[in-house]
Amino acid sequence: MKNSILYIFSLIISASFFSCNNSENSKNGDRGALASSAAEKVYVAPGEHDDFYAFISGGYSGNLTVYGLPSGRMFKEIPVFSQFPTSGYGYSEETKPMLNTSHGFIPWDDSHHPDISQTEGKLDGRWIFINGNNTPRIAKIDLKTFETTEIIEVPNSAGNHSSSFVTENTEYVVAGTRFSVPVPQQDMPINEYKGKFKGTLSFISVAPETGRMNIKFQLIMPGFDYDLSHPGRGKSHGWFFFTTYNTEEANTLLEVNASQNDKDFIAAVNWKKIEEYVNNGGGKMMPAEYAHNVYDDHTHTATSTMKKEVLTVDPTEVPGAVFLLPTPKSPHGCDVDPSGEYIIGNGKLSADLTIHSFTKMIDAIENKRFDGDAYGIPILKFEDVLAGTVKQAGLGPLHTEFDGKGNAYTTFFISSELVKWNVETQEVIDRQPNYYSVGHVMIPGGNSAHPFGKYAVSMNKITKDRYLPTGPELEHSAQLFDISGDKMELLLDFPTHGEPHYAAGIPAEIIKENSQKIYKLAENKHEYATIANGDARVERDGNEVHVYMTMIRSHFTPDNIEGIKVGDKVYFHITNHEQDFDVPHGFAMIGANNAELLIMPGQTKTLTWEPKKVGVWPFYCTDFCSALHQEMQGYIRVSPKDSNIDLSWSLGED
Ligand code: K7E
Ligand code: CUA
Repeated sequence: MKNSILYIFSLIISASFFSCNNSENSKNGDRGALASSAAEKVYVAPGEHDDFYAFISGGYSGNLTVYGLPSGRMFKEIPVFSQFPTSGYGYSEETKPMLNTSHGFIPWDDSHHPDISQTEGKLDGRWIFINGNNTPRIAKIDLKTFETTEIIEVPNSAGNHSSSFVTENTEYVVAGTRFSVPVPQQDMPINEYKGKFKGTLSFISVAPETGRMNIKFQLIMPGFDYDLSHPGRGKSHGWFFFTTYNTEEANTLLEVNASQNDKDFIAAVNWKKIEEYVNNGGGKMMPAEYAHNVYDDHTHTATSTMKKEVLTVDPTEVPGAVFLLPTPKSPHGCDVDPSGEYIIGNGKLSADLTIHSFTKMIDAIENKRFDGDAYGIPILKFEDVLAGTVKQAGLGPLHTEFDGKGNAYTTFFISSELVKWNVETQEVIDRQPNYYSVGHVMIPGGNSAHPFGKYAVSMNKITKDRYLPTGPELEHSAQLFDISGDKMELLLDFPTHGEPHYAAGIPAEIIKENSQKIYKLAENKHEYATIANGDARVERDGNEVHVYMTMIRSHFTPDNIEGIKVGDKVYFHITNHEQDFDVPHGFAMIGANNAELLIMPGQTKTLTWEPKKVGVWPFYCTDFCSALHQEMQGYIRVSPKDSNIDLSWSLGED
C-alpha cells in the first residue's frame, strides 16, 4: 500500500515540474519564422470555410460546441443536457420534455464523449451521440439541424462514462457504468459493496433509417468501475472493449484502495453473440424506470415516455461472450486501432502502454487458455494476449487516437505531452508538450476504420498563463497540431467552453451540404402553430390563455393584447413566418420566469408567462432582424384578478 501511495505522490510531483518547464518554454517560445508558417496553416481567409468540423464536448456545461479546423473558430453551442437561455432550449414548453428523467426534470448534466455515426466503418455524418454522465443518459443530435432530437435515460447505471461510442454500422451506441451500484437499486449497507454491487453495460440499438434509440439489452457485470470503451472494427467488428478499474471492488478511499491490483481488466464483449442470444429469447426482463425523450422536427415538439422494463443478460449464461484481459494499472482509455487488431489500454498509473492483440485473444479463447475467472467470467493470461508494450512513453497515459497511417497518438496527463508512436513496432516517433495537462486528443475520424490524419487536437485541463487572465476562472485550452509530417507541429491554441473531454471531427464536406437552412412553414405540424396570419388570435380557457402569435420582419401579430388578468397562465405560441435562411426572431416578455425564445424560420415555440402585477407590460424581439428590429415590440395589458375586461387583440390594423 505504501508503495502505491509513494508512486502516486511521485507522479504528482513530477506533474508540477513538467508544468513549470512548459511555462518557461511558452514564454521564451520560438516565435518568428516558425510561427508565421504555423499562422498560414491555420489561416482561413475572411469568407472562406474551414476544412473540418470539430464537435467538442462541454463536460460540465452539459452541451456540445462546434468548432472549425484549422481556424479554431467556434460556430455554435448545441444545447443537449442543459437549459440554454440563448435559444430557450429546456425553457420552452416544446423542449422541456427533453430534460425529463425518472428523477424528474434535470436541467444539467456532465457530457464527455461525442461520437459520430458510421456506415461500414466510415463517418457518415448523420448523427452525433453524446453521454450524460451524472444522471445516465445518451443524447442524439441530428447533423442536419444541429439540434438535440433524442435523449434516452439509462437505468441501472451510475456515472455513465464508458459511453457513447458507436459500432461500425451504428448498430449500437454503447453506454457503460462507471460507478457500480445495487441492481436493481435498493436500500443496503455501502460496505457490502463487494460482490453485491453490479456494473451494467448497455447496448442501445439505433434504427438504421430514423436513428431511433432503444435499449436492446443490458449486460450485468461484476461491480468494477467501467471507465472507457471502444468498438472493435474490421476483423474485430462484433466485439466491444471496456477498461475497468477498482477491480478490488473497494467502496472507500478509492485513491488508495482501488490501486492495489497490479492489473485490472479490459472486458471484451462479443455483442453479436449476445444479440443472437437475446434475439432467440435469451435474457431476463427486469422492471426499471427510465425516460425516453424524442423531439419531432414537424411538430417542433418533444415528448417524454417513461419506460417500465429493460432486458438484462447475465454474462455467465452466454458462454463465449465475455472475457477479461488483464491490463496494468487502473487503465483509463481503451482504444482500438483502425484495423481492429490492436486494443490499447492506457494504464493511468503505469509508465508503459499495453497493447493487446485481437488475433491472440481469439487464439487464446479458442484454445481455452484461461487463468481463472472473476464471478464466472474467464480471465485470459496477460502474456497470451499481449501484442507489445510502448516502454516509458510518458507519465499518466490517458487516451489514444490514430492517423490511419499506422501511427498512434497518446496523451499523457502527468508529463503533459502528446506522444506519437508506431502501432506495429511500438516505437516512439515524436513527442510534443501540451500546455497543460492534456486529457483527450482528437483526430477527425479517430474512432473509425478511416481516420483523416491531418490534424490532432489536444484538449487540456489546465490553462494558467496561455491567455489573458480572466480572474480565477479560466476557459480550458485546446491545441491544434499538424500531424501530416513525421513530426507533429503545434499550430494553434484556442480556448474551449466548459470542460472538453473527448471530441469528434469530420471533414466539412460530409455534412455541410446537408445542413438545413429553414423549417418549411407548410410542413409545420405544431399543435398551436399559426400558419395563416389571419388566424392569429387569443383564446381563454379558465385562467389559461393561449396566444396564437406570428412574427415576420418586423412585426408581431397580435401586438396589443388586453383582457389578461393577474393569476392567468399565458402561453405565447409563436410561429416565425420567415422562409429565408438566417432570419430568426426572438421573443422576450418582461417578468417571465424562464428565458427568451429564439425561433427559427418556419418554427413554432411556446413561452409561458404568469403575470403577477397589474399594468401594461411590453414584449419585444431579441434578435436584431432588420432595420426596424427596434420597432418589433408589443404590449400586454394586465388587469386585476376580478376585472371583467374582455379579451381583445390587434391584428395590425390602425
Ligand atoms: Cu479521460 Cu471523461 Cu474520456 Cu475526461 S475522460 S479526459
Ligand atoms: Cu425580429 Cu428583431
